[in-house]
Amino acid sequence: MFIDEIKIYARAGHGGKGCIAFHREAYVAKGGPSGGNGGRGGSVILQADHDLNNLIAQYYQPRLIAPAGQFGMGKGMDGHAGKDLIVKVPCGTLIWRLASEHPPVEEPDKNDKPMFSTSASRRPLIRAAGGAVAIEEDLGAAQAGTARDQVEKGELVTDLTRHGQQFVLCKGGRGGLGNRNFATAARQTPRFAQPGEPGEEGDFLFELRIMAEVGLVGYPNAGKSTLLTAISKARPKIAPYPFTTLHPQIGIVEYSDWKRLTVCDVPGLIEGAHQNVGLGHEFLRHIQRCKILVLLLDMAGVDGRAPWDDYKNLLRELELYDPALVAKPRLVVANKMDEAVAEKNVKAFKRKIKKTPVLPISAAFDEGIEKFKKMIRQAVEE
Ligand SMILES: Nc1nc2c(ncn2[C@@H]2O[C@H](COP(=O)(O)OP(=O)(O)OP(=O)(O)O)[C@@H](O)[C@H]2O)c(=O)[nH]1
Ligand SMILES: [Mg+2]
Repeated sequence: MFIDEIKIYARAGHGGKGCIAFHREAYVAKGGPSGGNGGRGGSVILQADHDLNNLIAQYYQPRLIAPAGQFGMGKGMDGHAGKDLIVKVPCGTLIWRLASEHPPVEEPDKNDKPMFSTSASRRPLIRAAGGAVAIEEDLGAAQAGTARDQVEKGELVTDLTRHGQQFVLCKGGRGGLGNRNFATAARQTPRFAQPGEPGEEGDFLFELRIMAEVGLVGYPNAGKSTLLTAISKARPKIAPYPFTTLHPQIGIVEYSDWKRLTVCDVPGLIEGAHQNVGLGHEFLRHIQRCKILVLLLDMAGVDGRAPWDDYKNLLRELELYDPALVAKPRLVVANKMDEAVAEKNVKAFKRKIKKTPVLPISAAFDEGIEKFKKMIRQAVEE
């Protein structure tokens, strides 16, 4: 299964709460507060990885939840931090933040008199009230109800393109301070500590746009997969029926001086793809990052269409998907030149479509392949 778009819910770990404890030891009367701090919650971190080629792992695990920090403990022991959750995604993954179904964490009211000057102290305090622990009501929370409406829909958060690139999707909450932090000369037995901060959370859309330098576009059966096989070690399925290729295939073209180019073969594009005819046109997102496009035409018209009509339809479908695609430099390649009618068709094509150089090749018989490799390299380097 090939997954290139998936909705994800992510939540970082909450901070552990601070502990309320007092030192007890034989012959040490009134040992003082000894509650340790809570640990930091684990963050959800995304990491781009060039060994992955689709979002299948996220399909099976669409909820990314990092562990919470450990609570503070007595005897001045701090809780452990939650372990960060590192999620590998393929290079070329875009992250969009969706309007959240979960209300964002509300900021306490600024007018709420802080007990201490640090920002951490604006958090409500846990009080030891007659043995039971109660959380003090945060007065600001009631007023901040509209914050949810302000979340923008579909905002681009990041684009992970380089191998190893990391991005903190949701930051873990800070741990709360234990009661030993609050001892002063005037108040030697603080019976309160801080709760941990909640971890960040949100709904996201992960979208993969494959990173390749050259994109191969054409009608089904034009010979895109045959061409990819001829120029690289990729072995996509080749068959004489339309829509053999169902999802993008990547091939790496190697040159004698160790230069490498990545080429992406996408499913066949047909007239009306923007109205979801054939396989639709959503797969065109994978050629959006390409530096050049190769329009591959079946010059023999094996399926009974004229190549010049194919050319116009392809350009129209590309434009309807994203006008930036037609603005990219492109190379028009005529395939199946081994067939008898192809020669005649090329002449007609040049007459009908002026000022468009065409490179004649025969992918199945390895004709013109070296020239094609040279031309795509030149175009990419320009
Ligand atoms: N005669 C001739 N046939 C070719 C040539 N290149 C490809 N073919 C044939 O055309 C048919 C389709 O080739 P594919 O490479 O699967 O075409 P495709 O464009 O990848 O097709 P889809 O994946 O369905 O979009 C196969 O039967 C190939 O053998 C060629 O240069 N000459
Ligand atoms: Mg194919």
